[in-house]
Amino acid sequence: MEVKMIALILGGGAGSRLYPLTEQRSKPAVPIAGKYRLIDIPISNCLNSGVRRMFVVTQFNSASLNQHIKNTYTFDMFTHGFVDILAAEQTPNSPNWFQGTADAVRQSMHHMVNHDFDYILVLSGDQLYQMDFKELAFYHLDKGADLTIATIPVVAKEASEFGILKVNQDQYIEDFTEKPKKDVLPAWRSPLEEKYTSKGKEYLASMGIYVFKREVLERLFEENPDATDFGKEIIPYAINNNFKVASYAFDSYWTDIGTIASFFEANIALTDPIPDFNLFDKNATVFTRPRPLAPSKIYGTFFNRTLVAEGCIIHAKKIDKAIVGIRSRIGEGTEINNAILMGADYYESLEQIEAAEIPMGIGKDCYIENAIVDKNCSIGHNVIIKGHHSLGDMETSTYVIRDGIVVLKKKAVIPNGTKI
Ligand code: ADQ
Ligand code: ADP
Repeated sequence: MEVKMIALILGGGAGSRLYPLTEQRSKPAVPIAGKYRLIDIPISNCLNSGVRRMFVVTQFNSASLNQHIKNTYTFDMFTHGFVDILAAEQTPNSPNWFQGTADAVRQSMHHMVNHDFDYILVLSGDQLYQMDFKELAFYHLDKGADLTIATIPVVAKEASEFGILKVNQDQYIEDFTEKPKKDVLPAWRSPLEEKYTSKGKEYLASMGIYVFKREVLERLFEENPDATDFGKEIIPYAINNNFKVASYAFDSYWTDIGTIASFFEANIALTDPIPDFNLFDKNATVFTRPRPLAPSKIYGTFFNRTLVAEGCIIHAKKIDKAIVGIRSRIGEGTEINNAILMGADYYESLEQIEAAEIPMGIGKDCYIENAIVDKNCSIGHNVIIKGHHSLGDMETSTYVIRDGIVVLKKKAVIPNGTKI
């Protein structure tokens, strides 16, 4: 049976929590795992689930996002697929930028009215997970729900960052609160299975993944003309006004990558021997732009637990627990430990390298630890960059420290002998 469902991916507000990675690009365009971009995750989940019509809603459009989507997601005439970017528009009727998630969807609805669909799948653009949305859609139909929310058990420490809910024995949501404060949390515990409670997971959280019946979403917007947020307004309203709101229990890896710390952790976790997020799963391919890059060339480097993307030239001494992004160049004697190198957008020519005071890439005899090096950085020789959880947040013109992680800004030039 065909389920007529289109997807709307919330590509991000200002992306301020991922600053400085979002200084020059929109959040969906942030590079992840050495060769992908954040937006590839929800788009790949859709494609792997047979959902081929997608809108990406973003506040801040960027050349890199447009280019990436245009060059990656092309469909032939038999597939009827598309990925359209909807940037916040200022029109006479809506002079403001999107105010929140629901407002972003509401303002995007007029782009969708001419499409043939019965269900709308709303997704976040900053989460790492693999989910079969077909299964979610069938569950939604099976439940006869107006709205289905994907849910996952979480620990108390995280519960205040999420929408927390309670279900009845038929898996319909009876109560919902957006980001409850610590003092009221205990009242929101759910009787979950032992496999969760033994890990301290006592709360049921919304994953921010919703399936709406088309006419239900239209009605919810009509009845709540001033609502701007799903979690704060639309969902509590639906539950309190007798809409059928079902919970779809998800039981695999899922993480929010909205902050520098969670972004760093999620990337580095990909270097685990058996990572929770599997880039090697043939049934859940992560798609991205195919680039005609040469295989990476390596000169005597000792590697451990490292993902190396294509097109790199590496002379380093040792690389441990790292992501080495496309077109990375790393000089002799350099050591990298627990770090993300995003690589480069292009190569410098031999003449440019010879003429440059500091060529793009990482020089000789450097030491880089607990750091994120954004694209197109030029790091000289004998540079030491060492993040540590004891370091406070700070910013200079070339780098930022957040959660103890040193983040070099895109195109940063770091002179020989610098110590950070
Ligand atoms: P949050 O993640 O805090 O909670 P929010 O920051 O509003 O919700 O964003 C959800 C997604 O929409 C993110 O990908 C964000 O970048 C994007 N987004 C936000 N504002 C946007 C805008 N104006 N335009 C375009 N995109 C925008 C939500 C739910 C919680 C749930 C968590 C799970 O509200 O109930 O628990 O998601 O992560
Ligand atoms: P990101 O979003 O990762 O910061 P950008 O969109 O800014 O990336 O850059 C990516 C694209 O820009 C690449 O496809 C690359 O071809 C091109 N590009 C950027 N700078 C240069 C340059 N100096 N020379 C040639 N190509 C460049």
